[in-house]
Amino acid sequence: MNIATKKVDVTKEAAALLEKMGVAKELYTGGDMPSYSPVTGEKIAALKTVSAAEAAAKIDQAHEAFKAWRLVPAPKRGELIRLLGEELRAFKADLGRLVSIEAGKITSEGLGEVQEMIDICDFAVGLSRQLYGLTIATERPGHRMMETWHPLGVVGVISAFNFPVAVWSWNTALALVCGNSVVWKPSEKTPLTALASQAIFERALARFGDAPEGLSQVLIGDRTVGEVLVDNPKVPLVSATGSTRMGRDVGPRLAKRFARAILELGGNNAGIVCPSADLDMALRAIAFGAMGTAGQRCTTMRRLFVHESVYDQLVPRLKKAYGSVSVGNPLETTALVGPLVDKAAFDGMQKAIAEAKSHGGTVTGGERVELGYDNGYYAKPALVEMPKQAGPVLEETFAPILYVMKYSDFDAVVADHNAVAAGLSSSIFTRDMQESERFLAVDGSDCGIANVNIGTSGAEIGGAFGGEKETGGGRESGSDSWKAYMRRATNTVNYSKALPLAQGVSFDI
Ligand code: UN1
Repeated sequence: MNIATKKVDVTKEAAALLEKMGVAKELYTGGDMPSYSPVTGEKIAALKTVSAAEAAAKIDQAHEAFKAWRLVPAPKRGELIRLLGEELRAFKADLGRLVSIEAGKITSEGLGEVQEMIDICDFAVGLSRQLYGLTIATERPGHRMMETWHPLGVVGVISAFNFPVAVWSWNTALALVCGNSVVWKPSEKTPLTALASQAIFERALARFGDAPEGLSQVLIGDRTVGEVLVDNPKVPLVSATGSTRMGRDVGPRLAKRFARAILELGGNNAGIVCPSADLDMALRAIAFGAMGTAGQRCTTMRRLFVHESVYDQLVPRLKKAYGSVSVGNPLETTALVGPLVDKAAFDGMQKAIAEAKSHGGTVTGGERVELGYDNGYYAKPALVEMPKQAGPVLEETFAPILYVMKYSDFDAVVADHNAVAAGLSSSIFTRDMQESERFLAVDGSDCGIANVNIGTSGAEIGGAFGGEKETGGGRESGSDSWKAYMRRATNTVNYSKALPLAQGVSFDI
């Protein structure tokens, strides 16, 4: 069912929200960078951009801020993030709504994104008292060997439209408690949510009191501004989320100057439904994984392998769910599927569907849903039954397309599962312990995230988030991801009166 909608004034609503969150009007009116709402396709703001020289000046300022911030004890740095978490709680509804306006997410997903920000703040506050190193046994008497973790400097953050604020917070909450400063280049598709996040951060800063000027900054601008961040020698780490194509540019540029990279790039995530699977559970997990966020998560389920013994039970039910899922304006309705981000996304979806057909695919859904907006692109999620994994199935198309394939042999399906370039997320649906363990074992899923009886998307912040191969290898968010934001020093201290050399070397002068 498609939910019809009344006309919403996205521009007015965005302006009201920005004002409430404390964003100065001159930042988003009269500038040269437009922001559009995918909900209606309207232009909702015109942002002031920074020049390359201004971006470099902001990086210099952030570098100075780092020099002061690194001297603040980590638990005190955690206090700033605790306040950020409080401010985010206070503005959860407003920021979540702005995410819906600017990224097109449905209400619960807009709010869920802000909840991820709150969760990572809580995590980082605890972490601020746990930045510990090891003490290691030394081979020399009267010596002690230990590790100390120090901050790195200015951390560059490049984020994508689909998680316009959460990804910034994963990086920023960790980077700041670790003693770094942050310079953020948000997606050109979602600059308003970046301004709002910055304003919320500044509220926390004001309450905190004596943090250095320019501790966390936003660069509104296009690719050239992102390049300034990537190439600037005062930025020792860049955490970049986006396409594999972007990563292929950013990665080598950083490597050339020996800067660190956390790359979180494309995914081509799959689920496997085994003979013993709970099909009701699998159905719900697949529906959310594949259709949620209109297929625009890097963790979206894009491929599904179903065992031949349950294919005819599961796939017709899935098709029914695809046929009946509500597609609509996320600001005015309770539709489960909102818009694609723009026309290019819709065109990409149509192209992939056409290619899938030419490879023998049978398509359910995929057509445009007309809601009366010339530039708002809504589409029915597409389920494409494929005779085998070929053509567009091997690539990530950032749209709600699920390619469904039948399998018969477990080893062969694991091989097919891994036979794509990306390696972000994966899942298996089974009640057979041997199958689930094999999927998680060394020769099972080759992804950074491997789940059992859960879909591919919707990871919690407590785990490390990221993936292998063309996904880029970076890890963000929980577990020990913080180590990427710090440098490790190995310290050996001699408290004896002698100078024994390691490895038994003698050097008597
Ligand atoms: C992304 O799409 O870039 O696991 C991040 C998830 C979310 C994060 C997705 N927690 O789906």
